[in-house]
Amino acid sequence: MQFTVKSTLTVLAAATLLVACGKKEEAAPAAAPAAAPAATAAVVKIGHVGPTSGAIAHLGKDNENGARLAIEELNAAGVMIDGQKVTLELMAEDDAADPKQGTAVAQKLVDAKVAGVIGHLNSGTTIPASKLYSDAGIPQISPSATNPKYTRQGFKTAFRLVADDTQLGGTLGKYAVGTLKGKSIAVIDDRTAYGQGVAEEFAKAVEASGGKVVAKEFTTDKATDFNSILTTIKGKKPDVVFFGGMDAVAGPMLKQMKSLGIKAKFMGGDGICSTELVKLGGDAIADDQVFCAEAGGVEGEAKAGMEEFKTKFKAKFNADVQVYAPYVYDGVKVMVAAMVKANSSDPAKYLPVLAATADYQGVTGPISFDEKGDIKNGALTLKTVRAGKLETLAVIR
Ligand code: ABU
Repeated sequence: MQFTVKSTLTVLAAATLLVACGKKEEAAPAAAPAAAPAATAAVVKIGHVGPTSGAIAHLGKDNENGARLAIEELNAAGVMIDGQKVTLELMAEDDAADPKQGTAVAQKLVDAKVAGVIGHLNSGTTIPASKLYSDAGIPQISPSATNPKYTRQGFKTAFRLVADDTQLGGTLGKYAVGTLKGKSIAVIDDRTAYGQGVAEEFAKAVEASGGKVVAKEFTTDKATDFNSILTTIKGKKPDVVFFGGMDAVAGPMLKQMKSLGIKAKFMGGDGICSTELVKLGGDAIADDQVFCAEAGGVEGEAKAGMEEFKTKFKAKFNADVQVYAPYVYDGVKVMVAAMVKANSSDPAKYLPVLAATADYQGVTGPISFDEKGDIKNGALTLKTVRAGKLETLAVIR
């Protein structure tokens, strides 16, 4: 068992007290000895990291709220580990989608001796941070990082709750040619670990399916002006434009495509498959023009659990789910379930139990991990925008 014990002390005079979160309270002059603790509460710290500042702060906040909801529910229900009631405490950190800030906050969580980490959101932050968590033996579950490398570094601490870019780009590439009947296809990426990776997988699948990649352009995850690359692309007359990147860039890109008179279908991965994209693109998005895939999905009876989650989320945060909040929520819950089953929040003890998770039913569907830490039997949910709303077309495995 590994708890941090937070004691409520009855004291005659204040004494130096180190609390579970690592904050140091002011020392007062020594006085009479403290009485015995009146009550104790074991605290288990869980880290969450996402970009809660910057262009995709809406996604980072969405994720953090997923963690808050899970922790609040677990604490309300009461979590017992090794016969003792524990209080879960969220340490929420902002990595601003920046790899350097990502490793800085990862080190902060390691130093704070969190029992586990849910995050990070971006592949570009998740991958470098994963080395720090691995070195410290701290389990990490990413709810959204899709670059395959994350779980292919041989780290036993790295887990992922979504399908990876090979599946995502591969499926979308086949769909562009086979279903959308795209013959000439333009590909743009934002040069991030995610954007570049998913675009490469998409392009491979297009060629393998008999389509032709007529243009390959790139931008950055901070760019706002795409006129130059879009003008080049317009000259190639593509049927489909694929963008490997996030919604914050895709929205303005769609607006500039409309201004330039480019009527091609627009595709992207999970990074653009958000509620926010529809707002950012506004009336530049025609019905059945934008196609994207969430890197997970539920079918049949399991859909009820997801709908219930979305209702609870909306009631609590007065916001619709963007993309990944349900995966974060499941990440917290599956991690805590492993602690309960292992009877310990000591990472060394519950890590093998987490890895062996076999029967966990989350709101995102059944969760178990393969030998690399990837979700087994990962799904994709293909979506399009109709009448200003994301609509599900199919769940693909
Ligand atoms: N999967 C898209 C967003 C997160 C990432 O992989 O960078």
